[in-house]
Amino acid sequence: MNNQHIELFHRHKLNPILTAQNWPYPVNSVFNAGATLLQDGTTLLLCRVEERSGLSHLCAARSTNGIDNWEIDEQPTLMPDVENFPEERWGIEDPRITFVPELKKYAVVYTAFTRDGPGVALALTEDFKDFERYGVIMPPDDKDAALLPHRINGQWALIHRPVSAARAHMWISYSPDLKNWGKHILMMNARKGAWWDANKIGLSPPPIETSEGWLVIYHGVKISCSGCIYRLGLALFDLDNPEVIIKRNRDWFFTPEEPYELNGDVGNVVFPCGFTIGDDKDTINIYYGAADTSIALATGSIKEMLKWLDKNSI
Ligand code: BMA
Repeated sequence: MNNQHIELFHRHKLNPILTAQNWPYPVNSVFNAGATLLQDGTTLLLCRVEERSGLSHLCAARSTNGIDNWEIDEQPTLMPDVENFPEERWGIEDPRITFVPELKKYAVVYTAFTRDGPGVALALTEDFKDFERYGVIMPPDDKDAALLPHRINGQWALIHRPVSAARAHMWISYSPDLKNWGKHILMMNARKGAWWDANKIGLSPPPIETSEGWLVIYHGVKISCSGCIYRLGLALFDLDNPEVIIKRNRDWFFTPEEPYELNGDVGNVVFPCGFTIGDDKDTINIYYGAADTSIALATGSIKEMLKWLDKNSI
């Protein structure tokens, strides 16, 4: 028993918890879901649904325990609106949900697949039925974005992941009104060389606000002759200045292992876009896309994640 690592995320035994077979209408795959707890305690997943065309839309699934008995909208919840937002022409993907108390609304930040590549789009909603679209707020190539739940020094803050010269790092940008974005700052870079998070990283779910700082689960992409491996790591950022990094892990802590993560439309991918936090304010339920094919659940503890990061930071 020499090769023992601490397991921070525990996979649910019912995994994968949602697949295309559960869908009330024909689809190819369901994955990369945003997540939130509604006022009445219901877990809502806003799932990326890929059609046989290859294009994606978003569909809500609701469950009282966040594990099973999902009630899935009979029709797509949010379709690309090509007439009014032609940037959504090739579909909408990978939503991240943030409840914004100041607005009493949920901010859904998603990828709009434009004819010039993926960009970041924003929509607000109160009920996951009607959506107020803000259009593309970060042009291509940019994705893996989420809004922070409140203003920082009077400004809204968005974490996102532009691509430049084949390398992809995490950036943060600020806005007075959610429409005009500026003060773009490099937040965390992909490493170089042999690292598990070399060349390409991105925010996974929205950051978790803790007393120690913004705890960020990010993905790193290891590229080799046999393809890519999407793994997860942790970093901590200053509460008042979220572009300032406090700690970053050395090792990844979650990697594709189970058959539903290793095999699928895109094997070797674990890709969380959302979480819910339990009544104890510590238990975290992570919802992740598995192999771009299904949705799985893992459970962890925020305290344990912070403790692990402390020991593994460089
Ligand atoms: C990323 C995103 C995700 C996808 C992952 C693996 O770049 O596009 O939607 O899950 O690749 O294919």
